[in-house]
Amino acid sequence: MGASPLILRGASIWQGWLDRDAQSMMLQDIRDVVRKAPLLRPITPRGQAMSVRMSAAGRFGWVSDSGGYRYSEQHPQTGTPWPEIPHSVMAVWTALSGYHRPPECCLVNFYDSQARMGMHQDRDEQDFDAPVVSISLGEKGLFRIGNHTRGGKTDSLWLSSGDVVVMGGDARLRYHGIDRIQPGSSTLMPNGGRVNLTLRVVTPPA
Ligand code: MD3
Ligand code: FE
Repeated sequence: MGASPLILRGASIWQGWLDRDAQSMMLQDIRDVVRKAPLLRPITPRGQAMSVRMSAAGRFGWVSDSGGYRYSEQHPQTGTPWPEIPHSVMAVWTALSGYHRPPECCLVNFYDSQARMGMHQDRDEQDFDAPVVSISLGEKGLFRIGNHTRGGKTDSLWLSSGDVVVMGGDARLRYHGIDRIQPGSSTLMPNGGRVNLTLRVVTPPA
């Protein structure tokens, strides 16, 4: 258990929160999720396939197509509800979120060595008092965090397997992204790549 987090622009970064065994067990749980809800490459409203492949667990998944971005209760290809959020993942929310509502979405992002995620805000949710909790597994990803509007100075940090980031308060609506993956930087996944899980509350407070 890390004693205290690194703070970067209001984001709390718990380096090495999950040990190797916990990472392996969580990865197995995520394999079960993506077997039921296959990873896909969302198409942006501008018609471009994203380089990150995505799936989800929980009541909602985040989907994107020519009609726009939204949360959906069904997988866009299978048409079935998303799998439950694994207990191993829920335990991280309980330990670190500091929030009274449970997450309603666990977005699963898979990065191959070429994938990246451009700078964006997460604002499709309806309870911005709830933090977003992010769990990194596998190869390192270069995380960049900026401001509440596009542009300006940014800070960067490599996220490693087992790191957990809590984006709450001032950090919740900051622009952020993943610039690149460091191939070969982890042995967790035999074929390489990076998995990022983000836990989100989607619906408005009661
Ligand atoms: C900062 N994912 O799924 S996780 C995303 O590593 C996303 O896959 C990245 O951005 C990834 O939307 C970054 C860290 C993170 C997650 C949510 C945030 C940073 C955040 C929400 C608000 C501000
Ligand atoms: Fe994001």
